[in-house]
Amino acid sequence: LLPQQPRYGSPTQSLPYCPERSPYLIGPLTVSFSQVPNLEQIQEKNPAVGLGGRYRPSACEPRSRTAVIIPHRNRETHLRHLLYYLHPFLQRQQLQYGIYVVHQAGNATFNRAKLLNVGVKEALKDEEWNCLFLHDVDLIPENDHNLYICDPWSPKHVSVAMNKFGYNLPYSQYFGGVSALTPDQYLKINGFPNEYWGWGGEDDDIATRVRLAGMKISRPPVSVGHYKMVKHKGDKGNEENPHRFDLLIRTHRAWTQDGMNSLSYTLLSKELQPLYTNITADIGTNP
Ligand code: UDH
Ligand code: NGS
Repeated sequence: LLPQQPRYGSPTQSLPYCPERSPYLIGPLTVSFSQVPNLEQIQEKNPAVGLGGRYRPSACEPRSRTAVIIPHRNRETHLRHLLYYLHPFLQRQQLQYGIYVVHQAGNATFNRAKLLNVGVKEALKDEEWNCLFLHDVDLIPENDHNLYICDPWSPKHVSVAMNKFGYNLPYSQYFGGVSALTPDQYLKINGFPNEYWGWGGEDDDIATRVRLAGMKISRPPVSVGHYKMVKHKGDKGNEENPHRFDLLIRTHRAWTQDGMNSLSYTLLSKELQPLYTNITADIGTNP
């Protein structure tokens, strides 16, 4: 994904593109959750990360401008584990990036997909991101050859080998965990559904949208798409959604009406914190 060639005479004109393969990549990584790092420690280890969790390489023109968008409520420990590993991981890949944490205000039933729509909408107000990574907070990438760049031809399902599924896909249409779409691809599927409150099904809806919009899902090789999940129990406020199968039957009719074109929410705050941009939104409640 080459960014547009900078105009002649623009300040970035003299920077060469970063190499296609970053010299800083390590390959398989050791991920451990035995200690929970605090935010100050993570900041100290990442001095080049700017306010809002933004970074761009200083010596070369990055090949992707990636926004990582994380739906969140009440998972502070998981967030610290993720930030600890993700910041150095993305810098080794020589990307321009920003990390957005989208917090659902209140105690109403959780809605992962709607929060991701909010994150995309807000992130695209800030910067011309050309790749959106939609990222669960509890999944830590275990191989930095898994590049956080988009596939210009296809929405990409990225978390293809999670430890909890024995480092395999649980089923062939699985689209949960971590996925990556260009803004164009995201709009082409009308974003994610807003109507899935509680656990389950929204990721299957998204996979169906990709197909209905005439695209295919691409995936990285299983050998690099390894993720370790921070172990946890089901969350209070995110119980299994009893309506998910009814909703899934209707996706082929609903997807053009339910999504980015029907998104409504109230932005309560958007703060540039040292390691991430913190968005808090009132997204309403389960009808
Ligand atoms: N999330 C939160 N807080 C919550 C719920 C979810 O931050 O209270 C976010 C978080 O980014 C998480 C993602 O939404 O990684 C997906 O949450 P999930 O509960 O759908 O998925 P996860 O794999 O847990 O984390 C599965 C719990 C098992 C439920 C079993 C139902 N049969
Ligand atoms: C499917 C769910 C998905 C979920 C996947 C993995 O059954 O939303 O299991 O779940 N689909 C429906 O319920 C329709 S997991 O093992 O991570 O709890 O992502």
